[in-house]
Amino acid sequence: MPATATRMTGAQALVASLAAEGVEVIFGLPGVHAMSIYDALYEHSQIRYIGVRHEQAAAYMADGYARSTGRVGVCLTTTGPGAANTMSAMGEAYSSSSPVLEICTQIRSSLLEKGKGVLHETRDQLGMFRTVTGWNKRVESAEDIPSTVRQAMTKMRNSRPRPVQIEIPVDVLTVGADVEIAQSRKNQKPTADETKVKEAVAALASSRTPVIWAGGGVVTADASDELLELAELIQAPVLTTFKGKGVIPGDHPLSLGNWASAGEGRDLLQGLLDGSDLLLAAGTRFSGQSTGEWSLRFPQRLFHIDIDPEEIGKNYPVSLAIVGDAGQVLQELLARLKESSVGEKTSRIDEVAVLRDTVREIVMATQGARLQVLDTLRSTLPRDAVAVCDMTMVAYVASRHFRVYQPRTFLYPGGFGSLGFAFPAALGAKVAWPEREVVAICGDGGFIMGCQELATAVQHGINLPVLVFNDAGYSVLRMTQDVQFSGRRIGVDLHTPNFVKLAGAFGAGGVRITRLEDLGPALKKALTADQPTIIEVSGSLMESLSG
Ligand SMILES: Cc1ncc(C[n+]2csc(CCOP(=O)(O)OP(=O)(O)O)c2C)c(N)n1
Repeated sequence: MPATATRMTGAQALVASLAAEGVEVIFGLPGVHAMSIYDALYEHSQIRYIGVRHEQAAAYMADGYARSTGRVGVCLTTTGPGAANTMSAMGEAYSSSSPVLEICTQIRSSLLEKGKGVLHETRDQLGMFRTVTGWNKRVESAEDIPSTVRQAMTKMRNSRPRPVQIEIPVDVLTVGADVEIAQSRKNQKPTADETKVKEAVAALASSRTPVIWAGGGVVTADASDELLELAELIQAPVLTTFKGKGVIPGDHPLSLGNWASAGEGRDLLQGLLDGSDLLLAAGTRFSGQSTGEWSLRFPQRLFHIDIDPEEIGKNYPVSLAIVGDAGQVLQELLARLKESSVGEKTSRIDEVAVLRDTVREIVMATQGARLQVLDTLRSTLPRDAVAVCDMTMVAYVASRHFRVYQPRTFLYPGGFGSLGFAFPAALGAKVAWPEREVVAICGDGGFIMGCQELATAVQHGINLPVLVFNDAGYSVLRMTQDVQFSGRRIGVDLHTPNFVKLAGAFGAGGVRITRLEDLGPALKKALTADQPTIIEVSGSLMESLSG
C-alpha cells in the first residue's frame, strides 16, 4: 500500500476524487447501482447534491452550470435507462463544447456484455456515449478511479472542452481498496508556434482595416479582456458567434454583434468584410449557423486561432493557422503589438454604428414584437444577468439581437438545437450564481419538455423567473407548414395547461401577462421572489404587438 493511500470503497474514492478536483455540486437521480455513491455523498458536506426529476435535466443543469462559470459541470446517473435519458443533453454539450462530466454506474463486471438478462443491462452503454462525448471510459478497479477522474478533468480543462463520461460497475464501487486520491493539477494548454505569432503581429500592425471574428473559444479561454484590448489597439470591429456573445460589450462602439448568419443587413455586413484587408478569427469553427451556411465571403487574409487543429481550414481556407489557446495567443499578440509600432488604421466606428442602426431598423420592421419584448427584458435585467434561451421564436431573435455585455451571460443551444434546454440549464446557472439574476426564455413546447423540474427548483430553493411564450404550439414548425405545405397543419398545435395553475401545483409562483407594460414589473418581482416564478406571456400579446 503506497504511503499516502487510504482504505475506502470505490464510491468513496469517486466522491473524494471529485472533491479534490474542486467539484462543488452534482446534479443527479439515483438508481439501485448508484446507491453506494449516494452513501459516500451523504458523508461529504463539501459537495452539494441537487436531485432532479428526469436525468436529461441533470445533464442540462450541469451544462448550464458549466457554460455560466467555465467550471466542469457534473451529473450522476444510474445504469441503462437513467444514463440513456441524458443523451440529448450530452449531445448538446458536445455540440457546444461544454465541459460536462457524466458519471454513470454499470451492472456487475462479471455480467458485462453477456446479455444474460439483468436489471438495467444495456447492450453497449460505453458505445452509446461515444457518440456524444469527447472521451469516455469504464473504470475497472477502485484503485483506478482517482486517475480516471483526473484524466477526465485534464481532457476538459486543457483542450477544447467536450463532455466526458465515466462508468463504474457496481462491484467496483462497493469493493474496499487502498486508494491514493490524485490532487488537481494546474492547467497546461498547448502553446502557439512563435513564428506564426510574429507573422500575425506584423500583419496586424500593418493592416489598415482589420476585422475580428470571435467565437466560443474566446469565452472558454476567459480571454474577453485581451480580445477587447486588441480590438481597441488595432481599431477592429468585432463580430461574434452566438457562443461568443459578450466577449465585447454589446454597446461598445466596435461591437458589430452577432447576426452574420441572418438575412437582415447581410449586404451591409458583406460590404464591411469586403472593405477589410484582414480577418482575425479566434476560437470559432465557422459553423453553418454562424456564416449563413458558409455564404459569407471573407478577406483573403484570414488568420485563424483555435485550440483544435481540426477546426482550422475545415470550413474556410486560411492564410495563417495558429493552433493554441485563444487566451494565450491573444495575450502574446497584444504584448508583441504593444512593443512594436502599430500602423495607421482606418476608423470604422461610424460604419459600425450605421450597420447596427440599420440592422435594428430592419429587425424592428420584421420582428418588432419579439424585439420589443427583448428590449423590455434587457432594460429590466442587470448587465451581468444570465439569459438562458430555448429553441423558440423569441430566442432566435435574441441569439442575434439581444445585447449581451459579459461573456457567459447568454446561453443558447444553437448547435445541436436541443428543445427543452433552457429551463434546466437556467436552474444549473442559478445554482452556480445564486446572487446573480438568471432568467429562462422558453416557448410552451420547450418548457413542457422539462416542466417537472419545477419540483426540483422549489425543493432546492432555486428561485428564478421562467418566461414561457405560450402560442399553443410549435410555432416555428407551424409556420413552415403554413408557408411550405399550404397550411396542412399536423402535429404542431398543442393543448397547453394553465401555466399559472401548473406553477401553483408545484408550489411555484405564476403570472400571466397580456400587456407589454406589465412584463417589466412582473419580471422585477419574480427576480426577487423567494420561489421560482413562471411568467406566461400570452400569444395574444405577441399577436397584438405584431399588429
Ligand atoms: C429535442 C428536440 N425535439 C424536437 C425539436 C424540433 N423543434 C425545434 S423548434 C420546435 C418547436 C418549439 O416549440 P416552442 O417551444 O413552443 O417554441 P415556438 O416555436 O412555438 O416559439 C421543435 C419541435 C428539437 N429542436 N429538439
